[in-house]
Amino acid sequence: MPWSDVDLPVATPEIDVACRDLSEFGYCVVEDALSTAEAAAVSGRVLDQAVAERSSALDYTYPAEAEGDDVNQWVYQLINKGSVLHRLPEHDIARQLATHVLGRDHLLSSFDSHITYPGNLAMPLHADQWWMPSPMIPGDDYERQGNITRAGARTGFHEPATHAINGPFALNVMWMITDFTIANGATRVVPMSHLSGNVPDATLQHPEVQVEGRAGSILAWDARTWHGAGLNTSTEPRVGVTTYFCGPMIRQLTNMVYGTRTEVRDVATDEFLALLGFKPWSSYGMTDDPSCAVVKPGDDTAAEMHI
Ligand SMILES: O=C(O)CCC(=O)C(=O)O
Repeated sequence: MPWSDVDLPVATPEIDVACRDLSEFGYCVVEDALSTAEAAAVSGRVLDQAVAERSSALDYTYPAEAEGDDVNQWVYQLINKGSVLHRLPEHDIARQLATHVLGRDHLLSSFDSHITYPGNLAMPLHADQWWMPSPMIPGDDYERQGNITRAGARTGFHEPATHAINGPFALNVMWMITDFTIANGATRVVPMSHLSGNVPDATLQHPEVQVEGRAGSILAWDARTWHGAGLNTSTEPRVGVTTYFCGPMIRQLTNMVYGTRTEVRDVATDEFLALLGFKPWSSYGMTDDPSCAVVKPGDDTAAEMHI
């Protein structure tokens, strides 16, 4: 294992240390970002929702995560599933980490829970930012954005590249809502893989580490960092909540503007709506007024008119 001589990130309450770890290793752990009571409130809400969705056949598994895994569950679009959950994407530490990686203006790309249950299958290592076109040398042909596929992403080793690579366009702030342990399938990461310019080659063994932490802690990874959920060999579910952030010009994973329920939108602050993408960024995302604080639905904008 190449990491035995390296001081890998450990859980820290210091945001500056966490930001340095993110830049250097591609991930960090912030301990106890939520109190025990806050983590318990989130866990109660998410598990209640998960059971209700499963018993109503409204539950989702994600087939690409491990073919044939119908054990794990994703509870999507938590924005709509209880105001007790809103503290996670709004949390100061999550926003500071997002600002460190993405800058002042960023969007919530998705807000979901990944519950891994005992008996799950291994999730392949992957990078969230697989969709970025590779940098090019002037005169070379370039990758046409509309032709990019996940399967066609450039694969290779995890070591830092010696050629130009892309910066981060997204950041995943994963909340450990239960303890994350080796036994219950704590997330695996490959340190420094964010600098490789590659996604993992599934035919190779990569030097991954599993990141354990107490309930209420954060594991954040740069969207270029290779990672995947672990195997749950315990007897209890492992609950993680992902607050995934992206740059303001990137398409969000969840269509937040269309997918936010009216009763949630009606009571949200302008700042929260801006995080969801309701505020145009340099005109992008507008519906009629490029400088408004919150866009209007199409039905409230001018329709075909005649004099
Ligand atoms: O649940 C985990 O540990 C990992 C989740 C993951 O891979 C993702 O959200 O991209």
